[in-house]
Amino acid sequence: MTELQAYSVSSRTKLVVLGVIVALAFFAAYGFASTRGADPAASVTGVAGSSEACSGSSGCDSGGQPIPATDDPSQACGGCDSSAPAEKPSAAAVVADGVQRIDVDVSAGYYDPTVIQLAAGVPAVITFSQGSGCLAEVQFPDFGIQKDLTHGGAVIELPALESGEYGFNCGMEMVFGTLLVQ
Ligand SMILES: [Cu+2]
Repeated sequence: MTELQAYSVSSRTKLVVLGVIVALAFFAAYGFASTRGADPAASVTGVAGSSEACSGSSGCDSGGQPIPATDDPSQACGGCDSSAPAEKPSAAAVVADGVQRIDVDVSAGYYDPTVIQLAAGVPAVITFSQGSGCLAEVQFPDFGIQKDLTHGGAVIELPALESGEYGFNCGMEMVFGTLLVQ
């Protein structure tokens, strides 16, 4: 074997080895790609996960999977206050026979009116509608009042109040309303 022949042989061997490596790399990549394409889990994450699953009411995690609603406290109480209008509904109680009265509707998931205008120095009767879920209970912390609304609502009787603001809220302290006494 001459020096030239030895060179040619080793050069050809290198080419063959290189060719095999390129072919293996190609098939490996191709095989990997087709495995991913055929994998139902992969397609869910890639396609459905980003469109359908991601429309979950609680949003999605970084993997595109919907976050379970029960992990979100606001979802646990039926989406408290999420439907409340940006502008807080406000209404004044009507005075008759020395008592001021007003009705509060909780059926939409918030207090309507949210701001209750009361006259100072006049006893008040506030009638809450039937509530459930988040709004199952209404509390007036300033007066130590706590009422269940799940059996047809509740009537709250307040003494004559001094001017000021007094808050009320659901049992979870997630939905709030205000008594504005003037
Ligand atoms: Cu609540």
